[in-house]
Parts: sequence; C-alpha cells; structure tokens
Amino acid sequence: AWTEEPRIHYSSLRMNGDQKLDVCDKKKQDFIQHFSHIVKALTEDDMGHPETGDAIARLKEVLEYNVIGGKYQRGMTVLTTFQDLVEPKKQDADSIQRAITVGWCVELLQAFFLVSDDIMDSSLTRRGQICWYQKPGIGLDAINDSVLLEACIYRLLKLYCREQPYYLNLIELFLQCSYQTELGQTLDLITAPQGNVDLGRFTEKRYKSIVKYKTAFYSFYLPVAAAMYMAGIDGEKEHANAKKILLEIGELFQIQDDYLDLFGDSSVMGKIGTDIQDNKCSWLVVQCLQRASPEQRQILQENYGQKEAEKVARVKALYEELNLQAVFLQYEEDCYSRLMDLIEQYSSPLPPVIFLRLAQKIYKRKK
Ligand code: GPP
Ligand code: MG
Ligand code: MG
Ligand code: MG
Repeated sequence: AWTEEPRIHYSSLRMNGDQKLDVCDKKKQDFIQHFSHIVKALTEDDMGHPETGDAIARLKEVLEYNVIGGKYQRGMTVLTTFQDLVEPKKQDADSIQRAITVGWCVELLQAFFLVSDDIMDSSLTRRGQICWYQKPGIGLDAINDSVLLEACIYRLLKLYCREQPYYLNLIELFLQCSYQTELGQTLDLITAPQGNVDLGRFTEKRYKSIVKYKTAFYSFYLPVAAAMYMAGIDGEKEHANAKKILLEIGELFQIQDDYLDLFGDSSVMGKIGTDIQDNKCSWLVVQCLQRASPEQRQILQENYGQKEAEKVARVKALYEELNLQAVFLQYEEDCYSRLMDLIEQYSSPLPPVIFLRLAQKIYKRKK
C-alpha cells in the first residue's frame, strides 16, 4: 500500500508562519484579480445585444456594487481547500481557474443572499456602503437584481465546469445549500414577526436551528464540499464528517455575528446592526432570557423589537447589566476548544489544516 499515492495531499505543511502569510495574501490577490474575468465572462456575449444589452449593463453594475467589498472568506475557502486536497502536479492552470471560478460562485450566492437579506432586515449599510436597495432609484427592483446574481452562479458553472465529472454534484450542492439557507431565513423571519414580541419563542433550540440553516450550510459546508467534489472526493461518509465540523464552525460564526451586531464596531464591520429593532432571535436575547429576573424580562418585553433608539439602548443596557459581553467571550473560548476536539475526531481522511484554518480565521474576529 505504501507505493500508492496518498489520496489526499497535505500542501503548505512545511512552511513557516511568515511564508504562509505571504502565500495567503498572494492567493487572495489572485482571487480578487480574477473578478474582472468573471464579470467579462458573464457580460461579454450580450453586452451589445440589441434586446438584452441594457439588462446586461445593469447586471454588470449589480455585480460590481454587490459582489465586491467583503472578506472573500467563503470564495477563498474553495481555492485553498482545493489546493489542500489535490497533489501539486494535478494543480494545472485550468483546474486552478475552475477552483477560483467556483469560489466566485460562492461569493455570488452570498451577494444574492445579502442583497435580499438587507431588504428583509431593513438594513442601512453593508460592506461599508449603502445597501443596494437603499440607493436612490433602486428600491425593490433590488429583488430582481438579487435573483440575477443567483442565476450567474449556474451560468458560470456551465461555462467553466460543464465537461467536468463533478458538474452535476456542484449544481446539486449549490441548489441544496440555497434551499437550506432559504429554510433558515424562513425560520429567522417567522421567529421575528414585526410588532409582535413573544419572548417565549426565543429558545436555545430554535436559535440553533435558525443559524444552522441560515448560515452554516452555505458559509462553511458549501465551499469545502465544493472543493471536495472538485478534488474527486464524493463519498457520503467523507462529506458527513466534514459537515459535522463545518456546521459547528458555522454556528460559532453566526453567534459572533449576533454579538457583533450590537457590540461590534460598525465602521470595522461595514454594517449597522438591526437585530434588536427587528425582533430577532439573536444569541444575545436567548442568553439574556436565560439569566433575566422577572423584572428584567419585563424590561425586555417592553423594549425589544421596536425602532426607537431609547428602547434599543435600554435593551443594550440590560445586556450589559447581565454581563453578556463576558458571557460571550467565555462562550467563544469554550466553543473554540470544542471545535479542536471535533476536528481531531472528524477531519480524517481530510487534512485537519482545512478546518483549523477556518476555525483560526473566525476565532476572536472583529468583522
Ligand atoms: C445571516 O443573517 C444570514 C444570511 C445573510 C442568509 C440570508 C438568506 C436568504 C435566503 C436571504 P443576518 O441577517 O444576521 O446577516 P447580517 O448580519 O449580515 O445582515
Ligand atoms: Mg441581515
Ligand atoms: Mg437576516
Ligand atoms: Mg447579523
């Protein structure tokens, strides 16, 4: 058996930290550079089309406003994971280009979700700029723009991956993860009806279901699973094991998102929080309810889910009285160490570095 090639290649293991950083920055630069090719591929044939040309020009504008400006963590995960899984000699220019393109497909999915999520959450800013639907002259036309962003995923997959053995797996993966995210968004929305505060709805159990579906599948399982399929790893067991870890990372990621919604620096985050106003089943409100006295619960009942700044401030003060910042810090620590155990238990046969890198990227994140 020793003559067999290792099925899974452990690249980047022999580098020191500095070299690794350089390689990562360079990789991210390459990835971002590639966006112009993506836009070109999506618009070149039809830009001057007599019938659809104007729509394509609008699509170009939508792409440039909404797909750029994030952290590119999900997209980069496809590329990096692909390179971890495939031996270097099989990483030819075309395979790398496909991994980058599929990475951009994940970024397109994210853009689709964010443009529509911002409408549903009545948000003001995203990635340091005004939300697309808030731009003068855009409004609810942004709904159609978001659907166009989604359509671009499948156009790109067809353009770049049609001939690949994993083509159908990728299409099904994107569709399945979209559906799960939409179910999660449904849970998020129906648990937060406008003008109807019912604190009894905000349970830990409901919280976990919401975040698993609305965030973890598309943010963590999708990019790693896409890279696995592209590397020829399509076994159920392998995917189930990776998913086990990745959904846990996704849960921590959304808990951080909820914490930062109120306690983060909005200029660093690039977005202004709305969870209290929106009556959301946030991690903070769930923790608050577990610790609140009957009097404190009453304060929450009177101030949660409303737009007035004084009421939002009262809720924040209550969270501070209950030391939820310290509770969060401790929770993040515990969660991280549980993640390390999970990675030890479930990463094989994939190199643990895939999961460790993701966990490290999000641990103590500020944006
Ligand atoms: C994060 O929720 C979840 C999403 C962005 C998925 C949206 C899914 C759709 C089907 C539209 P969030 O509202 O907390 O994110 P943010 O804080 O970035 O607004
Ligand atoms: Mg939102
Ligand atoms: Mg939302
Ligand atoms: Mg949020």
